[in-house]
Amino acid sequence: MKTDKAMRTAVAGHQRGFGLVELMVAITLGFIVVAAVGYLYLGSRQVFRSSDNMARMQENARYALDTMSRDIRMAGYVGCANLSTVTPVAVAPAPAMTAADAISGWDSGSGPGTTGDAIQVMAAVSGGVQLTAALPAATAEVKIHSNPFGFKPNDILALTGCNNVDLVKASAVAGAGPTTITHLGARLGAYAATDMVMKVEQYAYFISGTGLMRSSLNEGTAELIDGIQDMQILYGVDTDATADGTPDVYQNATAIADWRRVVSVRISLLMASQDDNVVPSPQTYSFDTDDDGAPNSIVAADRRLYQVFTTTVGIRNRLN
Ligand SMILES: [Ca+2]
Ligand SMILES: [Ca+2]
Ligand SMILES: [Ca+2]
Repeated sequence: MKTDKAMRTAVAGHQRGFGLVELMVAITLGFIVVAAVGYLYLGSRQVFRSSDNMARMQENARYALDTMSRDIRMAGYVGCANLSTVTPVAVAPAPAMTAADAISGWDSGSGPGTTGDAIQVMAAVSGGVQLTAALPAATAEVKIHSNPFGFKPNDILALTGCNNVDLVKASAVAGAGPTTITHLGARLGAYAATDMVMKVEQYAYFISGTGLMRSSLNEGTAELIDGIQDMQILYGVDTDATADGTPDVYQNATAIADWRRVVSVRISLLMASQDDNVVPSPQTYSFDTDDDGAPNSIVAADRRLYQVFTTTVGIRNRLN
């Protein structure tokens, strides 16, 4: 049995509380835990920001390349006729669309954009609507069965047979079916009842600021995506003496002697993330910024993500 004194000593020992050293250790441990949690939080937030920026960048690039590819692939398409054998007659004020105009481009500084290369393509972009009857030459009105593609005044339309194409600008479009198209200009060839009317587009792609723009002959200019730093376009040229429909060399726009020999297009987009301070240190990326066709190694001026997206498109009417 313990004495009273011994009991008192034991109780006093239990109630003595924390010493300074214990308190310091507890506070330090607390700080470490808070710092660790904070670090993990900031880290995962940074990972989220960077993957979110990357995802948006990829989405934009894919959309831009898909849209451009679709238009480039169709360059020079006018239904049954092939521009390698048929030269459409452009009835003023409709623009010319020949094999030499169906695709063309500019290198940095010479085209419609503020940065990088630009490209222009022409093609029939709607389906064809048949004439209601054979059309004698030099007819001012064109009658088609219906208007499923929404042809409207000021549209550039192509009358297209297999051996004959006229481009006209519509001045009036009347009736849902049959539909009568009145056009500006006089000259028109003769067409069979099986020949078609199609809508023609001329699209130009270029950069304005950090936006990739698409101008359309009939619909005006719109921004496709934002966040584009540069665009470089190389053209696959069929250089064989007898063209075989396959590209032999990829060249810059300024090096192209004959646009009719261009059979494919390689587009490279340099994209930057929407947000700055996404990567820990400025990125080094590879892009042809001086327009000589060979890549340059560039150190970014900020801490955005930079990525190059490239695709190659064949021009359907010219490939073998
Ligand atoms: Ca170029
Ligand atoms: Ca070839
Ligand atoms: Ca270069």
